[in-house]
Amino acid sequence: MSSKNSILQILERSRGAYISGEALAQKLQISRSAVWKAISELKKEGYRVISVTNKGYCLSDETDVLSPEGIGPYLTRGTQELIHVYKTVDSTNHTAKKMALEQAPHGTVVLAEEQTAGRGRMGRSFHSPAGGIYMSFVLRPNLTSDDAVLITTAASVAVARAIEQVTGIRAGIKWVNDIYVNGKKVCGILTEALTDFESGGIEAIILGIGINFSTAVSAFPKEIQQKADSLFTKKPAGITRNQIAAAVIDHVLELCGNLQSRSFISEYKARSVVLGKEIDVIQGTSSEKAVAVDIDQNGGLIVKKQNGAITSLHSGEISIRGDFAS
Ligand code: BT5
Repeated sequence: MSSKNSILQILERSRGAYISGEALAQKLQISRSAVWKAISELKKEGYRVISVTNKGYCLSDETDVLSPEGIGPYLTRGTQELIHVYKTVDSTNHTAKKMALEQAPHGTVVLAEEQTAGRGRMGRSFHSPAGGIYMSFVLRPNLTSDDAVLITTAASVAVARAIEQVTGIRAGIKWVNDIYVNGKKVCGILTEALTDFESGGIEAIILGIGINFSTAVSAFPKEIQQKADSLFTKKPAGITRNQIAAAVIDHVLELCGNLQSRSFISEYKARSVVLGKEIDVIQGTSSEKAVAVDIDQNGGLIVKKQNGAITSLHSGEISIRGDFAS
């Protein structure tokens, strides 16, 4: 690890407390001027490092820059060495896919401060300005393709749990892959499979998660301003994106490590914002009225159609009737 990253790691682990330049120099076996140089670099990268004569350096609580060193102290399951943070990428799913093809191990996580070509499902785009949390996992669970469909379901529960654990904000799930807060979408999830051409089996899953953290609603494209929101638009967050990212990593690795148990299905149902609601089931250009009745053991949405027929949806799109936001 570079001196700069080692210093960042020490400052992150003792956020709010002062550490003298001398103590840092001794700990890392480097000169005082090397410490000073590393601190200057960190400041240039956006870290608010406060320097006070006779006290030393302190990372301000207001600092909110994504980094492995900032995420590491909050992890209980993930591994800091497998976390890669970029300032700007086209799509973290794209970067993670490239890493997976180069044999990146299970649990590798790619994060970016912003994406220039963030992707949603079915060729749609995901607006990803600086200041959000855009992350993609390389997962190599031992899966049959039947179980693979559960990843999106498990990930939705993991993200909702993580948001709630760190922020105290109640997070709901709109089938199949959107996280909702107060009737608005604050997060989308995109799961892609990398198949092994020889065996036809699944080589890796790329799980992408985009969370709107503090983007002002007015900064979203006009066409999504009615339905998108961020976790913190009205008040200061009081927590960092690194904390949320760490909680997401922990919960994703926990739930995706034991998909077959389907232990998360009951929580998925409890968090569902669609069950019991009248919905439109959208297939291609046509749409059909139905009522959302239940979630099945594979994460499928059980709906009752107007003619009384009951069927399970495993992919596609729904919108909640009368809900302007969905
Ligand atoms: C999704 O697709 O919501 C999946 C989004 C996954 C994004 C993550 S970010 C990290 C990783 N890297 C990527 O490139 N992607 C993943 P879908 O259900 O198809 O919803 C897309 C629709 O959501 C768009 O057509 C818009 O209507 C709306 N939308 C776009 N940007 C949004 C945003 N920032 N917040 C809320 N809604 C948005």
